[in-house]
Amino acid sequence: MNLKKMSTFLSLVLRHKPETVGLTLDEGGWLEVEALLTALNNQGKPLSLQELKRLVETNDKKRFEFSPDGARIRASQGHSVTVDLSLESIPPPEILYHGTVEKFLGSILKKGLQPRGRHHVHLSANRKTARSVGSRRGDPIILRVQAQEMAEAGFDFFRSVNGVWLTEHVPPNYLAVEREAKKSSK
Ligand code: HQG
Repeated sequence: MNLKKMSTFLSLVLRHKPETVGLTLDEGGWLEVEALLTALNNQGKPLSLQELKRLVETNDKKRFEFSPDGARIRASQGHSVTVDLSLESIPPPEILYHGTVEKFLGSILKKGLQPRGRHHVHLSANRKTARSVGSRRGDPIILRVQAQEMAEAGFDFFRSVNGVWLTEHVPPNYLAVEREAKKSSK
């Protein structure tokens, strides 16, 4: 059982296409653990409860969470299917960061940051995370978001349990390209 591959597959099931294993998420994005394990087994991707627990615990970005009683599981963020994670709007730090690439920059500076396929725009509290998110697509460009100013203007901010900052849209006037010193790591 390759936990990395299984994590990618679980992201697909728990964020985007639960129908891949013949299941649907409830409105909070949860699946019964037992139903998930049975479905995975039926798909020729057997996974034990113990392996699932290990996957959730060791996942590099803590992408998944169990319900307090351990009976259900969901992705903590990143969905494209409609779910209500019941996150409470909280005050963000003064600045948040977003990592992207050059080819999207013109459109972003014109239209702002849009959620694209996901529910929310994903932001981080530090440049390092933004840089690694941007690096998934090429040479990263880091954008600074005037989050506190946005919140003061009435925009809601949320933080997923795995620490990703979420908001629905960042208009261009709250964005600036971060000119960072080479090799800065914070
Ligand atoms: C871009 C990973 C053109 C945006 C990461 C991004 C993250 C625009 C892409 C999480 C745009 C959307 C999310 C506009 C935004 N015009 N392009 N107006 N507005 N974009 O993957 O933030 O491994 O949906 O810059 O670590 O890259 O999946 O979002 O490049 O936390 O757990 O449109 O995914 O986590 O791409 O990444 P994504 P993202 P996981």
